[in-house]
Amino acid sequence: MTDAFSRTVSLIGVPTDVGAGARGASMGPEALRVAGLAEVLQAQGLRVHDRGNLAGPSNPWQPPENGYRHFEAVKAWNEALHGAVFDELQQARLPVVLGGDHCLGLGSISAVARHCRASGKKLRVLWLDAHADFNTAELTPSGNIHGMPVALLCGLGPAALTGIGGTTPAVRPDQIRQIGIRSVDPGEKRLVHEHGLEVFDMRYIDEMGMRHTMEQALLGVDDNTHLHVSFDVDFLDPEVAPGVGTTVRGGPTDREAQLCMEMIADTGRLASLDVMELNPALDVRNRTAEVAVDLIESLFGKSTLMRKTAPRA
Ligand SMILES: [Mn+2]
Repeated sequence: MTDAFSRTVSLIGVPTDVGAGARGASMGPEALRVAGLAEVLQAQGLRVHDRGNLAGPSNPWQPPENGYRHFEAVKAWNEALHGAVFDELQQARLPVVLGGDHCLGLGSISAVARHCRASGKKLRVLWLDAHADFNTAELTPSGNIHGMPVALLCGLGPAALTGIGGTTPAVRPDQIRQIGIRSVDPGEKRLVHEHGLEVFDMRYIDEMGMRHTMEQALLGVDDNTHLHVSFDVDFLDPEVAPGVGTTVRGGPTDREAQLCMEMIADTGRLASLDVMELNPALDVRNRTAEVAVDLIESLFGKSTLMRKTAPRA
C-alpha cells in the first residue's frame, strides 16, 4: 500500500478569511467537521488525526495598502500553515488543510514543494477553481490576496510572501494544472499566458468532457509523483455549492466533479489536499460543506460505480 491509502490523514483547520473579499470562510473548518469529514475518511479505512485549528491574527478588515489587503496577517497565517503542513509531510502523514480562504494555498503548497525538493519527489498541483488566482498587486483592483496565491507560488510578488518556503519560486508553472477556470481578469489572463500555465477552463471541459480533461491534467503522473489537490469550493457550479464568497455560474456539475475526484483517486498518488473558500455564512443548512465532504470521499477512493475490479491494493 502506498501514499493516501496507507497513511494517517491530518486535518489542519485554518480559520481565517484575511485574504478574502467577504467574511465567513474563517468558519469553514468547523463546517467541514460538522459535515462529517473525519468520519467519512475513517470509513475509507484511513487513520484520521485532527490537529485542531491553527491560531493567527484576526481579520482587521482594512482597505489595501500598496496593493495588498492585510499583508501582515496573510503572511502570519501562511507561515503558520507552512510549518504545520511541512511537519505532517515529514512524518509521512497526508495533510488535509481546512480553509480558510485560498490565500492559504501559498503556505500549504510552498510546504508541499519544499517536501518534494527534500525527498526527490516530482510535484504535480491540481488547482480546482473558478478563478486562476494569478493576480498581482499591480493587476488586482481589490488587493484581496486570495486572488494571488498561484502568482505568489510562481515567484511573482514581494519576497516576504514568495519566499515563505525558503526557495523562490516555490513552484514552476509547469508543475501546475488549473481546472474549471471561468473568471479571469484581463491583466491576469495575459500573465497566465506569459507564464505558460496549463489551464483547462470550462470551455475546454464543455468541449472535451471531464474525462479527457482529467486524462490530460494527470498526464505524466508516475509512481514518484506527489499529487497535491487545491480544491477551491467555488470550482463547483453555484447550483451545487452556493456557500462560497465568489460564486461564478457555469461550473462543473456534481457528476462532473465526482468524476474529476474519482480519476484523481484512481492514480493512487494523492498526497496532500487543500479545501478552501467554503463560507458557511453564505451556505444553506451546511449543504455546501456536505457536498465538499462527498467529493473528498471520492477523492480518497470511494467510487459510486459498482465495479468488479478489486479494491486498490
Ligand atoms: Mn481560489
